[in-house]
Parts: sequence; C-alpha cells; structure tokens
Amino acid sequence: MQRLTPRLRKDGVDLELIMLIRTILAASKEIAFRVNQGALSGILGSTLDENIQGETQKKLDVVANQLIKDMLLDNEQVRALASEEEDTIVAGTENAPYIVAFDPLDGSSNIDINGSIGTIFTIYNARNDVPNDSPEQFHQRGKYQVCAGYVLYGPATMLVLSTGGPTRCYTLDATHGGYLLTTEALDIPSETQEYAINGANQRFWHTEIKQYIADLIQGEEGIRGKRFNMRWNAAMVGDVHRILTRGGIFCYPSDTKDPNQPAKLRLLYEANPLAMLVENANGKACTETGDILDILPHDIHQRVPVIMGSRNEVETCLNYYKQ
Ligand code: AFP
Repeated sequence: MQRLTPRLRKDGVDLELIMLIRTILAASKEIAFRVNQGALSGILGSTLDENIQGETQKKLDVVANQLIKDMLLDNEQVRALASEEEDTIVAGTENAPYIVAFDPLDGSSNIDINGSIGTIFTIYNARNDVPNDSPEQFHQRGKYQVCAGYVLYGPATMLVLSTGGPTRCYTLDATHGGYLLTTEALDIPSETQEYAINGANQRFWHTEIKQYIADLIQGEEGIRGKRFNMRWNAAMVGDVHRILTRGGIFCYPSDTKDPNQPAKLRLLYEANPLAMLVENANGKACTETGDILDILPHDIHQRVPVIMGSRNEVETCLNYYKQ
C-alpha cells in the first residue's frame, strides 16, 4: 500500500505544501491517540469556557486546537491561521506561502459518547495584497483552496484529502504510524436513497426544504416513487464521510430557529473543505441558491446553508428552491 508522501509527490504537489500537510497530520496523530484512549486520556468533558460562537468548549476541543495551532505556528510555511476555537486570525511566519483554517474537532457533542468526530482543514495561498494578520487573508472563495481534508476519528482513523485532483482516502496504520492510501479516488454515486438532516428542526424549516423532505418520506407512495432511508451522525464530518463512501444527501438548511443565526455550519472550515472533497469525488455541494465554492467570504466565522452529496439528488433538492 502506498504511503501519503510518495502519493503526493506522484500527484505533483509542491514540497512546501507536502510539509505543511504532514504537520497537520502529525497533530492529527496526537489527537487520534488521545481520542483512542477515551476516558483514560483525562480530557473528556467540558471546560467552563465558551468559544466566540457561544458554544461550551469541550476539553478535547481545546487540546486539539492548541496542538494544531502550536504545530502550525512552528511551521515556516504558515502565514496565518484561523480556527473555529479562535476569535480572530493568528499571524504566523511573515511571507510564508500558505494560510490554514481548521475545525479542530467537528462533532464535539460526540466526544463523550465515543461517537465519530473529526478534524477538518483547508489550505489557501497567502495573499500579498493584504497584511499577514488581516482577516482578509481568508476572504477567498472556496474554489481557490489548494488543499482540503479531514481526519475522521472513528473505529479507524482515516484521512480524506484532495490537493485539487481526486479525493483520496488514507487509513492510519497505528502500528507503523503512517497514513496508507486505501482508496485511490472516491466516487460518489449520482443517485441515492439515503438522506441526512436534523429532523428535530422541522418546525423551523422554510417551505422548500419542508416539501422536499416530506416527498422523501412519502417514499414509493409519493412523487419520488422510491423509498428513502435517513441517517444522522451529529458530526458533519461523519455524515459526509458516509456520503463520500456510498452516496447520499446531507442538508443543513437555513431556518428560523435563531433570527441572529439563519444557518448553522461554518463556511471557512466546515462547508468549503467538505465541498471541495465532495465536488472532487463527482458529487455536488451547494447552498440553497448557488455553489458553496463560489461564495466570497466576509467573515472567518460566517455560516451558510449546506446541501451536498449525490449529484442528481442535490439537483432535485435545489429544484424545490427554484419553484
Ligand atoms: P461542532 O463543530 O460544534 O462540534 O458542531 C458540529 C456541527 O456543526 C456539524 O458537524 C453537525 O452536522 C452539526 O453541528 C450537528 O448539529 P445538530 O445535530 O445539533 O443539529
């Protein structure tokens, strides 16, 4: 089985970018070790702090954030970083080529129940037209990501990565400590009979998504003419991993639950990297009105509605918004 670095070299990836990816993955191995230790690691449960978005931080969230941040700031390829757990951007090495954004632990409500969680990351070229410590470094459309990936800490630790080409899947070989290529190119089937949405939000949904989901639930008796099944991980990274593996549609639409927060998922370090991975695996990733990868961000913690997965099913869902 091929190791990660030779595979990236074969893909023509720049040496500096390879070094940067390896730094993120070194941090991921530390996190994977602690996740695998569970309660024995002594870092389950919550801290008393809240992050910028008013969410209680889990201890493991804080540890994972610190680990990745420290390792990235030690890396001379990183000009600035942004994290779900940091209020503002953090400046790195002056004139370094890349900027990195990450969600250190996506799905943190799964930490204490031994469910799947993951680290999501994205890399862009640093901008020379704005200062190193300006949030505008990150005001770049998702289509300009030079690398997107996640590490899923599930029963196996898996890395899913794209550097612009196919979305490849690697598995952490715990005995030797390296990521080995286990799927050359993920290929999301364009049709599906599986959907993922948090149905508890139904009363807050807009009419378009209400009607779409109602039609799925009608199954073979409704206009879709086929039966659908539902899955929900409470960790986007887990849901998208399933979709990358066997197809499906993932929806986190806008809703009326909180007028100050019309959407839940973060553009920079959740929607964009996962959108790139889905699109490069022949899937489709949209908001309710356009491609996720076309959005010009105006805030590092900006939130967007997300509809992604099997191409034909995403298009069917979007048609409800066009009627
Ligand atoms: P965290 O990044 O705070 O762990 O949130 C995870 C998440 O944003 C996303 O991964 C899930 O799809 C979503 O929350 C689940 O939220 P609900 O199940 O509460 O709707």
